[in-house]
Amino acid sequence: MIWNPQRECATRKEYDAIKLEKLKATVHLAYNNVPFYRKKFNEIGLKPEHIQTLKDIEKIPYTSKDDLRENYPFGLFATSMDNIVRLHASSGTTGKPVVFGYTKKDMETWKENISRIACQAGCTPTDMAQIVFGFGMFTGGFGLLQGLENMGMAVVPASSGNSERQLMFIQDFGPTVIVGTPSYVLYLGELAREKGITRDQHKLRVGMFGGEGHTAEMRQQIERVWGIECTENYGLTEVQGPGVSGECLEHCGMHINEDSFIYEIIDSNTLKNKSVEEEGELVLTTISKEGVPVLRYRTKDITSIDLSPCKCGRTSARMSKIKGRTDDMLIIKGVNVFPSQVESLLLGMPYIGPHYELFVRRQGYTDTLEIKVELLDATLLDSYQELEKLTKKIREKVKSNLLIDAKITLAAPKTLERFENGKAHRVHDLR
Ligand code: DLL
Repeated sequence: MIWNPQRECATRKEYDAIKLEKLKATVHLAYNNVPFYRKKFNEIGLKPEHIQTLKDIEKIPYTSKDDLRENYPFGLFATSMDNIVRLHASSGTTGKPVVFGYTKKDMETWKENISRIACQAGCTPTDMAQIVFGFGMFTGGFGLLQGLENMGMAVVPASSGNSERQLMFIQDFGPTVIVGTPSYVLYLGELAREKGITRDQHKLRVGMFGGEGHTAEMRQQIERVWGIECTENYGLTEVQGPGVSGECLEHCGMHINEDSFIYEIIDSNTLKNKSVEEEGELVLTTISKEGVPVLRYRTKDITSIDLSPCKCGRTSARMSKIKGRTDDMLIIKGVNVFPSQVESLLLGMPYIGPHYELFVRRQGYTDTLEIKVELLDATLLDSYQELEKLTKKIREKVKSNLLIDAKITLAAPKTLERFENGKAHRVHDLR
């Protein structure tokens, strides 16, 4: 089922026309109502009238997370609080968060965008979804809730944590869709297995995952423990929350809601635009938002765009899986490593589970990487020889693939941290 065929199956020409018209309106809105943007434009002599083609977007200065923070709490609002019906904030771990406001129309757009991604994931109005994202200032819980309801689904807003209760709802209410971070859904799956919950005791058939990435290997593990088809979706608080893009059942990238977001790919070092098909940092401009329009936001997420029509019938551009964040990339002894690369290597190996942590330290002038990984099975702990063999195997695999000689520490089953209340934090850069 395609939620909005007119918008999701448009021709490139139609997309470009919609995008240009909405971009011009957004630039006027931002310039006329947000002093931050007016100042930035004036500094370089740019006027809203100078934006006449889609390519002209490149004339607009970038917006960074720091720009947003400096305008805490409401400095970027383009409308008075009277028109705002909802506030959300980004999950900053340090300092002040970034606050976003939504008008009634923004809420309608958000619902529409979520309805589209739910249909992309194969959901229908007869499905019931258990949402295990946190509800609160985080956009995940409420963002998905309102869109799935809009689509006609029954929603169980279970929120995150309280895992035993989650499993009770899954067995007793019979949700067919589970919506949350992949790490938490995997954790719930392990718990279900431990409690002896079998495939015939639940009705889950689809997973809609987002808020963090997951590798193909992790996807296989989730599919194995739950017996469901996994899909993923992408979004960020700064431009709306979830609903920027979502994967369809062809599993070949996440369809972008092109009538709400203009995407660009840039080189994070030179800050120059690249062809969108090339891998680089994703830059997003909102073109539907009234409350807090955001121009050329540097997401720090690394991806590339596929413009070819999809077998599912949609023509909207697709973003590839996020490879990592530019600020996630670890440089260890000069080698660039994304945590997702380590995850891919580990999760494909026997005897080890889906839980790992990375510790990067500096000893003298040298960087070191320790990979702590959890054993699936405690029986291995009885054999020093087996443990040695496994450690050596992991170390060699990491060395040959990533060119880093890492220290491997095997941890007993269920000793590494689980992330019941949000996104997984597996990297500890202690330098
Ligand atoms: O995580 C919004 C969201 C909620 C999206 C639920 C999807 C589902 P923030 O907390 O602002 O918002 O975090 C945004 O999370 O810049 C990415 O780095 C990361 N992220 C989100 N979805 C994915 C994904 C929400 N599918 C930041 N793959 C983004 C990889 C993702 N990373």
